[in-house]
Amino acid sequence: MNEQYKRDGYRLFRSVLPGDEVTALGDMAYGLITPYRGEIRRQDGSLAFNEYHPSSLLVKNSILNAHFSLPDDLKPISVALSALITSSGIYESLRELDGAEHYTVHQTIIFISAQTTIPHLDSWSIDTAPHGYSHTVWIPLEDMDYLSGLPALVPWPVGKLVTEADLGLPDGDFSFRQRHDRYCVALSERLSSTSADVRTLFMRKGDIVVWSSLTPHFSLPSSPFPRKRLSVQMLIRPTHHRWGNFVIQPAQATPDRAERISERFSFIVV
Ligand SMILES: O=C(O)CCC(=O)C(=O)O
Ligand SMILES: [Fe+2]
Repeated sequence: MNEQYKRDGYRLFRSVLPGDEVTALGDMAYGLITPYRGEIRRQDGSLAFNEYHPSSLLVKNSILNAHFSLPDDLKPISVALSALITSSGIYESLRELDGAEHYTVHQTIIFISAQTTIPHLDSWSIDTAPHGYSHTVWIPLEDMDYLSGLPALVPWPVGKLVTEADLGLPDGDFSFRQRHDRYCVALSERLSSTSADVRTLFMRKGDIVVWSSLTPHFSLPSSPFPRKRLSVQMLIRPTHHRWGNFVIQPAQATPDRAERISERFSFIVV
């Protein structure tokens, strides 16, 4: 594994995607989704109509898995997104980090507007077994500045696992969601009380940032709020790893419906 990535748990790649393709996807996503009147699959898994931030036309409920699933009228977004996430810029970047030959995309989200996530680990959504080898690829679809509401990362060695018990959280009859939410709060307190470093990046179209599944991160506030902040997040794993999530760490390969897209990429189709 790349030494810098192993040490920091994230890595910025500059100008690895064609700027014009990134711009085209951003313009198309914004232009087609904003006025769309039908239901679309959202980040929480539901099919829902656009919700707008109050007194604005900024879509609040982010778009899930647009790389393979969108209503017919929005299909051009799928085509462009699918091409971008399976491009050689993405492949070569990931390969530089872990040397894998094939990657499986588990999820994408298109964010139209700035997010408000608190410190968390994407491992709770998907992770390899053992933990730590799944990646998040974050792709700005427009140039970011210091008021954009950038993602911020806590440098974190790849594979460093802080369990619920490590954070002093008791066992009990909690749902997955409850366990997740209390973990984020406790993690946030731990990061504050240890004066953790926080890193962020002025990213431009064509740049990407990759962080590992256990790397703590959150969204900095944007100004104004709400604010347009076109971006894509992809959760992806080297295919040769078993997978589960932060809590579920299977000893056997998880049966999944992975569709081979190319020599280099498969998509989990749900
Ligand atoms: O785009 C952002 O600000 C961060 C979003 C994020 O980390 C997430 O949805 O898991
Ligand atoms: Fe995240």
